Amino acid sequence: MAEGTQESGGTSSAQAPGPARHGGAQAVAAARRHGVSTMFTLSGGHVFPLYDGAVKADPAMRLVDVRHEQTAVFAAEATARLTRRPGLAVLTAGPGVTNGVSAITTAHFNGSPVVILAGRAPDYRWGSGSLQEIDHPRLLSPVTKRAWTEHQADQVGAAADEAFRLATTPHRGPVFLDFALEALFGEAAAPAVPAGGSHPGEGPAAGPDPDSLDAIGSLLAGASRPVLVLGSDVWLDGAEAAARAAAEELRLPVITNGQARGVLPAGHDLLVTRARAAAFREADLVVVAGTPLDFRLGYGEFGGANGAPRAQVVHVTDAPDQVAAHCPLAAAAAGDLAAFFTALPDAVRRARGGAGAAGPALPRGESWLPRLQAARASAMAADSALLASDADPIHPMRVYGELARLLETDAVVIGDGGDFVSYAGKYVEPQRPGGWLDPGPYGCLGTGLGYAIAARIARPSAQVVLLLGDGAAGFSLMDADTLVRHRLPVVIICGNNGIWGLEKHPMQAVYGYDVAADLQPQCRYDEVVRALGGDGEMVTRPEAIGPALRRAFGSGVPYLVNVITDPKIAYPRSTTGI
Ligand SMILES: Cc1ncc(C[n+]2csc(CCOP(=O)(O)OP(=O)(O)O)c2C)c(N)n1
Ligand SMILES: [Mg+2]
Repeated sequence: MAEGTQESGGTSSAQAPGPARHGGAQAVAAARRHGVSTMFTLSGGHVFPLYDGAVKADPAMRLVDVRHEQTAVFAAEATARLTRRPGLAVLTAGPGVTNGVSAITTAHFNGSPVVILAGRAPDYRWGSGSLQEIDHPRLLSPVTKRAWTEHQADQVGAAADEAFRLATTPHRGPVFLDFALEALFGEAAAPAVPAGGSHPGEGPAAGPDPDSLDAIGSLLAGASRPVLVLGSDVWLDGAEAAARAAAEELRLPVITNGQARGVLPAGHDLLVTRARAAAFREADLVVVAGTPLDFRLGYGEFGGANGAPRAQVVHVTDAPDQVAAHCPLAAAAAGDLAAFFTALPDAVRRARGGAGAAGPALPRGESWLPRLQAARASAMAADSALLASDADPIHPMRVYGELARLLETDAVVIGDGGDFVSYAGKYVEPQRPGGWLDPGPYGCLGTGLGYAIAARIARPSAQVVLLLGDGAAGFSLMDADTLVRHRLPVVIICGNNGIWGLEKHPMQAVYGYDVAADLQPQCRYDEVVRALGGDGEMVTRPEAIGPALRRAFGSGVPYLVNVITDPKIAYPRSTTGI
């Protein structure tokens, strides 16, 4: 279970003794109780008390002010995903909130525990047309676990506490809470605090249902070609060690995605992500844990090649409402993922004839794992030429060949873009879980700078590398200013092909021509970062990439390496996700 989670709580409250405090101070105190140490925001009068509360808290809460509200929410989301504590974004009323909607939706799709606290026009004028008067919760309800308004000054702390409790309870997700102006500015003589005490508890994690576990144990015991897929919730649920131990004990081939990349480190003998096409084509059982059976996993349809029966599918999730309903499942389990993986090897042994059964856990076809390992080796061998390509203009894979040599074990790698980031997903193999941040299934461009800001704060001594398409750069590059003002050095590698590559090539394929897909060739995004107070350079020759990256890592400032790549090269994808 993630830190900051509690099972009990609710809106019931008791009166706390002590001095009067305004709503903002109460909300900041609630955030602190849930482990929040940074508030991401962009200023607006409706939320001044939250700033006052942060500044005057003891110790003060760090305040990071950004240049677009989406960046504030993306930063809060990345904080949650990296630290496994809730992230906090504070948005001012009206446009502050609506500017955050795509990022809030991203958190919804990613199951990220984020709390958005917002300002709101005053109740006493409601309906009279005061500035930025709009009923935010009606907009936010579909993309949050809950969205509501607190109207009472003495209830602001308890409401904020409930927001954090909800966001961090599996299945996690964003929670939106706005405060009527008079509630946030108002002094509460006796602020309410949660009845359960002032600290979020680590409630008992609900383990998997024993019957479901037995059913999955039997399926694994009988499978000849099983595959285990690990997704982001394995990391968010704190199940990475248990998942690795179960996979190793059962000798299961593993494919990782999202933030589970790195649960098995690059080079681990069971890690066959690079052979995923063969694994999914030939598997007779696919166990998917901690990620939805969405387009990234073929909607949960595996196997069935050349008239063979489809693979049986097992879905394991952190909460019952996450179990896939759109595809047939041979079994499913919901609950704490660490408890599931801890219990799994015994369930398999029981299915094989008693808890004492010795020897390898699975009597499967001997050749299955070696076959996938061979497929992995040949995929990697086939790539090696392009990773070292000296083509001019630069092949985007060469960037990854150079980067791989420089990445340290604890690096945080962030992807924001189209084709350029698809290459990263394939060729950057993390050594540890929780160090990879992509936008997730909502696929929203613009996450880059927000994620990078959060990563530098969450992992102060690690390398932070942002891989940015030139198109993606347009959504958030102004927030390089935030990196500069807050002294947050990050290495930004812009894969600059001068086009919206992931749209131009598909439109060509569909229509034989393209429109609205060209950007400026060789645009100096590096000079944008220099103008904002950072540094950078443009690279047009393949042999210049490595030295430029080394300068970037050594610079100690936000640094953009603007790599001009060949626009003719399209990422060889097998699906558009539609
Ligand atoms: C907010 C948003 N707008 C539009 C899209 C559609 N889209 C997906 S990939 C892409 C192209 C990205 O171009 P770039 O960042 O330059 O990367 P490239 O594909 O060229 O490597 C676009 C426009 C999106 N995913 N998100
Ligand atoms: Mg591009």
